[in-house]
Amino acid sequence: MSQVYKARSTAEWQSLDAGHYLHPFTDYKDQMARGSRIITKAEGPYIYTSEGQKILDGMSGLWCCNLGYGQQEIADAVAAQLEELPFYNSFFQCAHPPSIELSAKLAEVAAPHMNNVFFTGSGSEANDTVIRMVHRYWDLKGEPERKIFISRNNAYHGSTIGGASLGGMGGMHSQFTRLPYVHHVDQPYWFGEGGDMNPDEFGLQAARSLEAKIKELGANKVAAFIAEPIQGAGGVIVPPATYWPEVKRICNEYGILLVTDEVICGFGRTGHWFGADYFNVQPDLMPFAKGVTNGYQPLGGVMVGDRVADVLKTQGGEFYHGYTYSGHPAACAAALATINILQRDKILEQVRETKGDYLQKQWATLADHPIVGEARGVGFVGAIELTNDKSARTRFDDNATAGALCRSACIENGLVMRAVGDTMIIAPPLTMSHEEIDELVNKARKALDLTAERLGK
Ligand code: PXG
Repeated sequence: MSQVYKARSTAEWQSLDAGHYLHPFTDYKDQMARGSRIITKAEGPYIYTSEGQKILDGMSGLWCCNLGYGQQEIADAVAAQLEELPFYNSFFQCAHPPSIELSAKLAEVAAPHMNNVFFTGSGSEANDTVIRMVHRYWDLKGEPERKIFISRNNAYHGSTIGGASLGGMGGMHSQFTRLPYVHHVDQPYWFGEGGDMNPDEFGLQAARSLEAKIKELGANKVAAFIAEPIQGAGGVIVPPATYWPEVKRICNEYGILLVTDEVICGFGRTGHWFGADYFNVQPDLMPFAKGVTNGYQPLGGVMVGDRVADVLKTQGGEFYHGYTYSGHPAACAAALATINILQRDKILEQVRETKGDYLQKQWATLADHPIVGEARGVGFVGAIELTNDKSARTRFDDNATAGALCRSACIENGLVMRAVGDTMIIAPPLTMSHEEIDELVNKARKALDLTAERLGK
């Protein structure tokens, strides 16, 4: 393979990294002091460091390599497309085969009312597109006063100004000035916020915080509600069964658009094409990214339901919105190859019918660990809650020490598992074998033992 850089020692790379590279979501002072872990190659569900450590990747890269690494067909599709047509834009009445084919393919796999797509380069851009498109829709409908977006506390919708405003993370909000027309309501996080209520009662209560907010702000001013089917970066928050049906009722009753952010839930994570399909909700818009290309190329987009698309298409007038890389040919080729594999190898069926159950059954065994308060999940996504008191659901401290210790213990044992505070989360490749699932769960248990020991439990 011809490489555009030369091999160096880990120390050399760390030094260049500290000197020049500002990473995303990073404390730069800390990065310079500690040095980055340099990942040099990957195969199947494993990544390898520059020091030769082999690590089982329980996070599919960053929730995106749903088919794992080493997918030669996707790499070949990208290379072939780069040779045939490396770039052309989709502005000014132009299009090219890969973007056309992909839009038709996405319409085929999405719910019957989802027939159009707008391409972006990322999930953040997809959510900015959602804001622009929703405002455009209501303007065309003759209701320009509908500008408000309602989102949820602790949501993650990206890092652009639009995405981060839609998101509900306090730390992010404290570092920039938010869009004034985004409001936040409760998240359906029973373990953390459910108190003495049972999960179903709590799910209804969380959904009804949306209704209360709509009434408070005025139903005729609310444009849309946006939510992830299962909150990912917020800690794999699987809502109680009562939550989504009630949200569906509320959106219908007040006529507001429903946006399900599918950046993490899409492309097989739940055993369905989209998280909305898993929960049987019919959103108006679905931003997506990540798994659509198996992480092999940056691509995002918004699936647009007929309610919105029909208005955009029949009313006319230019939509002044788009990106240079909207529908990049190589990214679209990667997505087409990814979806071909998902379909041909029946990956969703396997997650739904066999592998998802196996993973969840093994994952659930961790609930008996002395420092685990809950083990939950759906399909190929899961979380465990670290606690010092299983019934009171309390934390060891306010600084997420347990989560940080557990994450380090995982790496020591050759496993990537992410910590969100004291919630440990996984989203492994859907292609994992039963043996690799066993390896993941065994390594997680070992890390929990080490964490408990280090916490003096
Ligand atoms: N929506 C959701 C639901 C996401 O999870 C985005 C939008 C933004 O996508 P882009 O492609 O712009 O990153 C995301 C991204 C984490 C983590 O630590 C999660 C994401 C990104 C980075 C880190 O869990 N999700």
